[in-house]
Amino acid sequence: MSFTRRSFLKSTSLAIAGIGLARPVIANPLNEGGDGYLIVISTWDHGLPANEAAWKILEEGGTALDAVEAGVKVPEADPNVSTVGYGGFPDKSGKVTLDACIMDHLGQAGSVAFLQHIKHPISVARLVMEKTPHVMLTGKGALKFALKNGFKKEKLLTPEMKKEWKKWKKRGGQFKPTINIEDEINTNHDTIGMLALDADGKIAGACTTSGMAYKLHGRVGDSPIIGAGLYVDGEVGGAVATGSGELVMKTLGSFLVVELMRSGLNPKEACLEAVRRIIKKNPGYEQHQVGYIALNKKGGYGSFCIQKGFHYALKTNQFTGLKESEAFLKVR
Ligand code: SD4
Repeated sequence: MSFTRRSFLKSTSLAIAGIGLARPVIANPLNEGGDGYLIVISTWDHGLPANEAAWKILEEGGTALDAVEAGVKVPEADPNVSTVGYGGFPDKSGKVTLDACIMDHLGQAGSVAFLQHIKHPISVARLVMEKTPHVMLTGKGALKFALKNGFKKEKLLTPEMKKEWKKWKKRGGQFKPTINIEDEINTNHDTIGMLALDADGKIAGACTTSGMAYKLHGRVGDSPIIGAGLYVDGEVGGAVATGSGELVMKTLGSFLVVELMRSGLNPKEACLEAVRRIIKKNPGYEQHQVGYIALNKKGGYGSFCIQKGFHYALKTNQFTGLKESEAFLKVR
């Protein structure tokens, strides 16, 4: 379907008026590529090595789905990444419990939540998608499914994290849901969410995390919830979230970003509107960070977050590196 600029703007403003939002004005080049344009985008600096693993697959003609799985497995396996997989912070009771989900261009989705003892929850999520009639498995059921399908039971709490947890308990064991705020680094920080576009123009996404540090045992965040931590629609694009999962869940943030792109917003505008939705609905939002990244099916990308300090990793043929996300609260 071809749009003139005028009909595009008209349909966009109508769509926005329909959902009661003011049109944001952002001068932002769309960075959209042509046919066969490859791109991978992911949250935080651990996205850099993750993007490299994903890129290798894309470059060899592999699928976006294989790329995002391989990409996020890098931080999942890294003991120095304290918020994803193996090296993740434990919950209040000292247990590492993991959340992950994956989604492809056809809208197929798989997810695991509150999974223990498995280093690569993203691969279990993919198996849920491909081998079961379900979307989501949790807790002991997810573990049983993983073990039955050849995954190894592993000890996830690293000695460093055990030490941190003990120190935290000694300090009084207070849980703080204020996460991803840059002055508080090394506590409670950084899910990886990744989106990629392959040579066939197919888009896929993955999201994996150990969730909030010292959360209540049994707590599940946004990251494994389809539409909250991740959403992909092959006709439009995809989005992922990082930050305070409760705020993302209550606004179904990633789904909202994709729907806003469907209405005609570019990825950055859509992320900003999803941030605005959180701000409107959550009076205590200043105490939180949420960051969104989004990718449309033409390779246009963008991001927005609540407060300064969120960055994302980008890889295309022209660019490899980190980009700073624009923040709603400019100064902190
Ligand atoms: C959660 N959204 O479990 C995750 C945490 C996170 O960057 O993204 N940290 O709420």
